Amino acid sequence: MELLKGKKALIMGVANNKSIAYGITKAFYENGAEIGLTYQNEKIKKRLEKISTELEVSFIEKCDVSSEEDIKALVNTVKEKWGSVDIIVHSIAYANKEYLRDYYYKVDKQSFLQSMEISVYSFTAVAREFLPIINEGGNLLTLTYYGSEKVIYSYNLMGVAKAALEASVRYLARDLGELKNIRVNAISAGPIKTLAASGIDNFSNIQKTAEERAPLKKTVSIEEVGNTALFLCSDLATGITGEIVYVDAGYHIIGM
Ligand code: 0WD
Repeated sequence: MELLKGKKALIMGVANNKSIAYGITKAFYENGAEIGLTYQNEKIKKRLEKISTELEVSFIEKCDVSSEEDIKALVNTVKEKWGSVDIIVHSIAYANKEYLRDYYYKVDKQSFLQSMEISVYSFTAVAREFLPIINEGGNLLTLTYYGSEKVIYSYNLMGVAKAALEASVRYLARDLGELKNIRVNAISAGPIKTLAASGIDNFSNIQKTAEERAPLKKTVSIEEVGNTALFLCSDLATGITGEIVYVDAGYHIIGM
């Protein structure tokens, strides 16, 4: 099936082939989408070269989302290469590792603001800057985690950022839905061992607990997240916006 045939998808946040965004890119590619990738820095660019060949990526472009200039330059590149875009996936987050352990309250102002800038504000900035070239009926998608609504030990600062990110999904869904029939959603993924996850203290315990307690008795894969992203960004989901969709083997429904 080619659910995204003829669609142009810009995917931000593939760091390597373990990244959630890689699972999403693969599902999109296999369903006929044309792909553009962005990278934060030269180190990541190197890793993207092999992936680009494998998935016949149209272009790879630098975009450190903490730079407004990078975001604006990216809009121009996309405009030049494609003219317009149908789907943007934001699979980016950052928090100073020092605060992904111990107590949350110890966080300093600079680390708090930096995490908010990269993990939350950037999604809104991308929506705003790309709005003129996102096609009617287009889609924005971001990634979140259950630590936004319940306390997960060690997730701390990232949990506070994800709560704000989820609220932005709802506000952006209202704005962009009214303005251009653009849908805005988030996937709340269960714990997956990626580069970003390795920064969280005690991550393997979080995964083990998820596996034990989830109704499906497993952790999820990047392929499973990719398939849900595919559904959400396809015409199968034209009735869904402003939603947080859980791909967590059911973990979040369990009380005790
Ligand atoms: O268990 C997990 N892995 C979960 C991740 C569960 C639920 C949600 N998520 C979220 C993350 O919070 C993030 O929003 O999924 C998203 C993708 O994360 P990932 O796939 O787990 O991690 P990774 O493969 O490391 O990709 C995130 C990338 C960064 O990688 P590193 O590890 O080098 O920080 O985000 C990118 C970077 O490539 N990134 C940036 N990109 C542009 N500008 C920036 C930046 N300033 N900062 C980080």
